[in-house]
Formats: sequence, C-alpha cells, structure tokens
Amino acid sequence: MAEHEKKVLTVQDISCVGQCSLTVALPIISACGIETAILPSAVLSTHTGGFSGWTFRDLTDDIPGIVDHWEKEKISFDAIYTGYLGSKRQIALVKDIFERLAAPSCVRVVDPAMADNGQLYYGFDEAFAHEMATLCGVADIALPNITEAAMMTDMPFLAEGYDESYIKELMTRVLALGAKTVVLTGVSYKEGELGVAVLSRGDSAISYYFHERLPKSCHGTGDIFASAFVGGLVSGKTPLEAATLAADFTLCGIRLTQQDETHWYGTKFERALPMLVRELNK
Ligand code: PXL
Repeated sequence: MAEHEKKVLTVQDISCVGQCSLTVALPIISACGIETAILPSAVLSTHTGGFSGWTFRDLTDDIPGIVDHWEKEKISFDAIYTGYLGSKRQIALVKDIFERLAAPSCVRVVDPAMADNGQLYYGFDEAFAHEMATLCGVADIALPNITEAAMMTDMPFLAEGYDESYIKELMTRVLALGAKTVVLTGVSYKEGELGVAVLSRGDSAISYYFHERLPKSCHGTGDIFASAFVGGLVSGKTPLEAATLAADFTLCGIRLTQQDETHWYGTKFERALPMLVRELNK
C-alpha cells in the first residue's frame, strides 16, 4: 500500500482578486506536494484592505451540510488550518470541524487573521477578537502577529520599543488561552531586523528566527507565511524550521513585489514557489 499521504483542510474566505486567503493557501500548500482541501467561508470580489465596494457572500449556511457530507464519507484531515473567518458563528463551526474531521494526530493550526499594525480589519470588533481567542485556545499551533496576540490577550499593542519581557508575556498569555505552541510574527528588537518567535508549553526560552526588514510591507504576507508554515510542518519540519522556511519564502515574495511599484494590493509570491519547493526538499 502507498505510504499514508497527508491531507490538509484549509478554512478561510476566497477573495477572488487580491492574493490572500484561499488563492494563496491552495497553491502554496499544493506546491509543497500536499493534497489540499478547501472550505470557503465566504466569497468576496476582492479583499477588504484597500479596495472599496467589494461584494461579500457569506457561506456560513453551507458549512454544516459540507461537514455532514464529509463525515458521512469518512473524510478526515491530518492538518486543519484556519485563516480569515467572517463571523462568530463561523468560529463555532470551525471548532466543530476540529472535533469531527480530524484524523488521529491531526494538527490544528489557527491564524487569527483579523488585525495588523494595531488595527482590526474592516468589519471586526473586540468581541470577535475575544471569540477568536477561544479558537486559538483549541489550536495546536496559533499563528498571531503582535496586534492579534495583544487583542486576544488584553495586552497593550506596542509597535516598537518593547523588549523580550513584553514578547514573552504576550506569548505566555496566548499559551494560557490553550494553544500548545505559539508562533508570533513581526517581532523586532533592532532596527532593520524582523523575525518570528516560537514558544511551546514547557519551553524555558523563546526560539527566534530573525531576518532583514525590507523597506516595504505588502498585503497578504500573513497568509503567505501561514500557508508555507503549514506546508513545512505537514512535511515533517519542526515549528521553528517551518517558521524559518515560511519567513524566507515570504521575504522572497516581498522582494519580487518591491520591483513592481504598481502592485499595491498583494504579494507576488508565485515566482517564489520554486524556491519554497527547493528549500523544503533540501
Ligand atoms: O489577508 C487577510 C485577509 C483575508 N481575507 C480578507 C481580507 C484580509 C485582509 O484584509 O480582507 C477578505
């Protein structure tokens, strides 16, 4: 019999144009050689970060029927990765998916995907952030940025000038929500440097991967990072190795985007995919 090939389910919206959420997760995880099933939480004409007048079709009512069908077909997943979710009800449905569609030793990865740079994305409020905290509480791995971690744990958001005690407190509070491992993005202690921090329950110290901070930030990098992280993790890498791979891939995408000054709405990750696959198979 063929070796058990791992299967990932990712639950997030389809922003038809905008290089984020499912249009990023599906190609990236697939490029890692992993079968990727999708559960779209909503269909938008574009993402909400910089466009105006987008359409939004909520698919919450379709989710229970899809899950019932998969369960009847005995379909289960080795990893379930959730990103942008549109409502508190969807968060409850994802918790149900975690219970019903997880294969033995399934890894549940939650990217809270709701805020950045100290601000919630359009349409979210504090109550949603607290609900998202409960979803991170049932995750094996939570992947917040500093804004999301602060909002979920009622800590102040500090854009800069913090030290390790602030980061440690943030990460410890995310673990206290119930997550087994927290991977915190956007950490910087020095000008020109940016990185990702990893802390699991029982660890005595935070592990880091730092890289150069590029002058431009791009939309969708959180989703690109999370997708490549899931690809690495499901391929057998440790959380720190997967975070390192994902950060390098994201950086490569930003570099490609910086060359095109007209490309404001997303990150040109596509031509970086060969690099991801090469690094993954090293
Ligand atoms: O990249 C996160 C994201 C996902 N989906 C939608 C968004 C955003 C961020 O703005 O608007 C619809």
